[in-house]
Amino acid sequence: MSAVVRRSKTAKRRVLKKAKRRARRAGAAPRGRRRKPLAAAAGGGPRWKLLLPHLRRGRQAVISTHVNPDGDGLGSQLALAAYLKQRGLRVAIVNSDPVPRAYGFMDPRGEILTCRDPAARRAMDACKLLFALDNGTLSRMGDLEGWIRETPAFKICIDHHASQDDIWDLRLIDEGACSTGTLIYQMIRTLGARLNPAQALAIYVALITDTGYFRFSRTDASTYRLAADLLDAGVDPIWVYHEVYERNSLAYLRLLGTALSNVNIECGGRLGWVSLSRQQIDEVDGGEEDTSEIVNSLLTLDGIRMALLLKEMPAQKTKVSLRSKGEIDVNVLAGRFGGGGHRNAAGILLAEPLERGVERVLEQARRLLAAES
Ligand SMILES: [Mn+2]
Repeated sequence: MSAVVRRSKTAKRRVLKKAKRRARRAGAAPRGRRRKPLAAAAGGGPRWKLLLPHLRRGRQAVISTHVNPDGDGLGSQLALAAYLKQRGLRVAIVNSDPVPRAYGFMDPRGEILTCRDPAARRAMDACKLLFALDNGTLSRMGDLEGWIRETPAFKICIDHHASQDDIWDLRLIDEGACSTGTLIYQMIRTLGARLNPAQALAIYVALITDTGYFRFSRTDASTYRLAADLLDAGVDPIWVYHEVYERNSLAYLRLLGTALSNVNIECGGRLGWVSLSRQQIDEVDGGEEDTSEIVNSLLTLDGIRMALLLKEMPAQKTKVSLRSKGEIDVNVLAGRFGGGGHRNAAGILLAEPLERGVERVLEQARRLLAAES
C-alpha cells in the first residue's frame, strides 16, 4: 500500500517537474524576457499540464472575460473559479461589465464582481495569476484593459477565438473548440478533478449559448457527448432553457419586432441587415441587453448567407453584430474595423455614427458576398 502511494507521489513529482521544464521552454520564462505565443499541442487541445506549476496553494488569482460577458465567458469563469478554489488558491472573478440579467441565475451568491467593486480592487492588487477567458484581445477587456497591461501577475489566456494580443505569458488556445467552457471542462478532467453540480451547470450554459443550442458550425458529436456528461452530473436542461431563453423582457420582444419588420434584403436575398437607432430602442424602452438573438433570427430567412445588426450606441458609436453561414468569414470582415470573433459570428464597436457605420460595413459585406458568388 505504502509502496503504491510512494510511487504515485514520485510520479506526480516527475509530471510536475516535466511540466515546469516544458513551461519554461514554451514561453513561461522568467518575467521581463520576451515570450513567444504558445500554440496548441499537436493532435489535440491545449497542453493543460503547463498550468500545474502556477496553481500554487494560497496564490491570489483573478479570472476575467470580455466586455458584455456572455454565457460562455461567465460559465467558464465560474467553473474555473471553483476548480482553483478546490486547489487552495484565492480566487476573484472580475469583469468590466456586470452580469446580464439573463445569466443572473448562474451566480446566486454574487461571486462575479465588476472592477469597480472594492473587493475586486483588493484582489487585483494582490493578483499573482490572471486568467483571461473566452477572449485574448486586450481592447475587448473594457475598463480592465489598463490594469491587465500593467499588472505584474502571470497572465494566462484560455480561449477559442482567433485574434490574440501578444501580452499573455501562457496561451491555451483551441480554435476548434465550440466554447471556452468546453476547454475548461477538458482542463479540469485532464488535471484529474471531478465536476461538482454548480460547475456542470456553468459549463452547460457555456456550451448551449456558444453553440446556439447545438446549431452553430462547431457543433459535433463531442458537443452532445459533453452535454450528456453534464446532464449526468446533475444539470436540468429544461430549467436551464427556461432561465436562459424564456425570461425576455417585453422591451426586448418589441425590439425584436421592430428589427424584423425593418429588415433590408440585398444581394439577391443573400444579405440581410437591419439598423436600430437610439430612438427606435428608446421607444420600446430597450436596454443594452444582448441583441445577438435578433441577428440570429435574421439567419433563419431562406437563402440568406450573411446577417448584420447595426445598433446606434451612445457617444456617436455603432455596435455591429455579424453572422454568416458556411465559408463566409465575418471574422475577417470584423477585423478590418478592429473587431473580431469567429468565422460565422463576430462583432465590431465602431467609433462612428450609425449612418456612416452602416455605409462602411455594408460596402465590405457586399464585396465579401460578391467574391463568394
Ligand atoms: Mn466563447
